[in-house]
Amino acid sequence: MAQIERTQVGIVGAGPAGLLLAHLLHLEGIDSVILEARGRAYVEERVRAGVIEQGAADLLRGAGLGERLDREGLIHHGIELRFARQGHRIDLSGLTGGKAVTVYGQHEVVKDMVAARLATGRPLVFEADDVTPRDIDGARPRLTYRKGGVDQELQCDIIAGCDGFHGVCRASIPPERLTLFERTYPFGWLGILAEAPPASDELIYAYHDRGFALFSMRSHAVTRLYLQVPPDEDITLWPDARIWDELHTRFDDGTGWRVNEGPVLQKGVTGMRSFVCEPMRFGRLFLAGDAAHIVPPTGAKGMNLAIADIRVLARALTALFREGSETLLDAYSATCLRRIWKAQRFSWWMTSMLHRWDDASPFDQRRQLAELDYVTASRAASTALAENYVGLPYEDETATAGA
Ligand code: FAS
Ligand code: PHB
Repeated sequence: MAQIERTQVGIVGAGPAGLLLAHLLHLEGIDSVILEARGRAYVEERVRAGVIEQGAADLLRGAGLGERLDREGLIHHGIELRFARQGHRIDLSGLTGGKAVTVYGQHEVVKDMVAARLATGRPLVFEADDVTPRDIDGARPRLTYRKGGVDQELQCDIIAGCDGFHGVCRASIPPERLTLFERTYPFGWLGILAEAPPASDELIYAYHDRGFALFSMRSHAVTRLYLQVPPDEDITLWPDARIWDELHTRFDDGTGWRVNEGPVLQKGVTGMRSFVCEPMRFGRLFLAGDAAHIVPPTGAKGMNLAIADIRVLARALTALFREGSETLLDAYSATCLRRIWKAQRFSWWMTSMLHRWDDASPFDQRRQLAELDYVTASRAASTALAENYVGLPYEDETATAGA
């Protein structure tokens, strides 16, 4: 295979962050190379996030990535919080001047971005082994890797670390140059994808004495469901029948409504953590997405934060390569962290409010129920939830709004 010798931006990782960055840079005539450890099938079939914020969906549309999103995505104008066997709708659009979320699987977003990348003919290297950032604090950073057993070297002007929480880029920064903030939760989510028509038009977040449950979907034929379980739960303890029984128990609202059962296409347990790495830059290496932060999925922020980081990074790199200006690049980390910490707060708050805490006293449980009662009854409180859920305005939009 010919060695790819140099590019303007070397991107590690072909998840939503890396693929979107390459796409946005290409639209500006900026060259990049994506190095991805896994194969195409693995990357495109990895089932993860499902909810896209208004701003993120608009960004994808504006970048020419919205055709299938608009054809197959489901626009949602509300969500339900269910507790004490009662459902309470949060009118997302009515409370945010018409904003909504789009339910469209992350793996579908990734498929659309991979197709767009391949259509450009620019490099997207799958199964790149031992990708290693080198000289990242010098003027000539590079990425070494192996492809098909052949050693390769890529000279870059900039390296974007879009390689997720377990990637190599954050690990290549001297630990003393980073401050890590972390919180783990004493529970996880058991998630299933079922070939069953969604039994409700909107998502349902359920607080129950036995634990949290979430009803979501991927299409009119596929339901996505989650159950709170112990953090390291053994999935073999959960045959399908037990999963369905537990879901029916936790969603029971006394009306006879039940989720529709169907063949389980995928099941798995995901741990829960809050994590932030500061700063998101070292020399010519910039971290984006899960490489820099993780949120518990209760607030549906993970992929949306990755997209928001890339929106800032793409603009900063365009200013660098178009005008030679490093001002936006120098502000990259601080700009992203302002949004990241607000999303961390919201994700922590939704997680704390909706999950069953084993060490919760009777007082704590009553307080949780009072919080749910207040959030669903108060217009001010439900507006606060709604504006975070649909996505806070992006940094410059806020500035414009305030102008
Ligand atoms: P990603 O992790 O998606 O992509 C990183 C890419 O880098 C991967 O393709 C990986 O193979 C590659 N890579 C890693 N190391 C590499 C190396 N050394 N060399 C080359 N490539 C390397 N978010 C939600 O909003 N809702 C959810 O329900 C939800 N569920 C999730 C379930 C799981 C199991 C996980 C792990 C995450 C979940 N998330 C969820 C969060 C998730 O959607 C992330 O926020 C999103 O994938 C972030 O995108 P990226 O930053 O691109 O990272
Ligand atoms: C999903 O559909 O996967 C999903 C939806 C909302 C969340 C988390 C996950 O908060």
